Amino acid sequence: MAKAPAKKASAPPATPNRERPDEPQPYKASKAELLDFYKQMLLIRRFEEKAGQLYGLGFIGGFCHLYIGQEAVAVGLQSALDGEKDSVITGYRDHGHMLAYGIDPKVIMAELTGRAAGISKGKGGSMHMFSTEKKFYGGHGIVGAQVSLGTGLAFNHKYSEDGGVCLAYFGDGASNQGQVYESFNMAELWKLPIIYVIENNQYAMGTSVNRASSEDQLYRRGESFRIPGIQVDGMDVLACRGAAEEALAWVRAGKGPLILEMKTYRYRGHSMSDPAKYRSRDEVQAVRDKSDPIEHAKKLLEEMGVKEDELKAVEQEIRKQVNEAADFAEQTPEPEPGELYTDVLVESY
Ligand SMILES: Cc1ncc(C[n+]2csc(CCOP(=O)(O)OP(=O)(O)O)c2C)c(N)n1
Ligand SMILES: [Mg+2]
Repeated sequence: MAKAPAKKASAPPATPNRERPDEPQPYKASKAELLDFYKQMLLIRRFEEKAGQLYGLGFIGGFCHLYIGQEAVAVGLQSALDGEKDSVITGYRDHGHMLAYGIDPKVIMAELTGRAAGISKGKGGSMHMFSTEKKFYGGHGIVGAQVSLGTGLAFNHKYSEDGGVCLAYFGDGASNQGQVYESFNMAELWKLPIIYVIENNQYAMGTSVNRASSEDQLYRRGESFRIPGIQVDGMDVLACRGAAEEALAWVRAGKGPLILEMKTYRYRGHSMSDPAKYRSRDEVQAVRDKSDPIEHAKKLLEEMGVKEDELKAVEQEIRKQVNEAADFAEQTPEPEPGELYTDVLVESY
């Protein structure tokens, strides 16, 4: 006799009675706004390409993680923030976020080359850049650490009633870290003003998200904490900005944290020393051909009537800015040896 089919466990809504944010709509940018997004993304791309070259020439030492391919995420999200109040924290793939925050490319490049004029006085390098006056809190090398630190920043926003929201960026790999879930629990319990932004670039070093994650739809990772999540096309700057608006409205209304899973892709290796044997060139090329965020914005600008000449002028202006940053970073002096003893804890406890 045929067995009765096993009763299908129908999936109940994971967070019953929980209000959900509306489906975000792509941001309706004016021509000037879109041109600005385009410039910022192109600045990140050209800056990172130059950083890659300087690394190859030996001007940059240590680790160097490039943001090429992911530009729309930082530009789209950070364009929606209130620069006076909101804070940002991220991991080691941080140059793009700093540029999107309007920090001078010269001081970022000088940090990469370890110069005294660098934003962390040449002592932090690629992974440890900060600008507390801009409320940019790094730049962290420990995978997932920025999630708990960001939760602390959000606690401070709430405690001091300054009206700010923290944007805490982390990767698909970091989303499997234990401290992420301790943070989620507290953030929802205390309704902290934080947006957890998972930059799902499909890989954690050489491990693809599907190989490492039992739930690879990362926007669902907050469900057992009743934190809603939204999955966003992270290759479309207008989708990113639209999602940021929705998320900020939710958090600013006091409804607690929210997760944005940004589906994106990194074109380069994990860091400059990654031979990238875990994926084919064709895979990378296919994403570049189909979904490049800068090409996408360029196409929209052309549809809005921006002429080829204007876009070429933008390209030239950005190349000049990046070359100036590189020249500065090569020529400006290294820190004095005495700097070894500043900004470090020397007392014994
Ligand atoms: C606690 C900890 N574990 C492991 C590492 C080594 N590590 C550095 S980056 C990385 C992968 C993280 O991938 P993901 O979170 O997806 O970020 P992505 O590099 O893709 O931006 C690992 C395992 C580390 N730095 N810290
Ligand atoms: Mg990743």
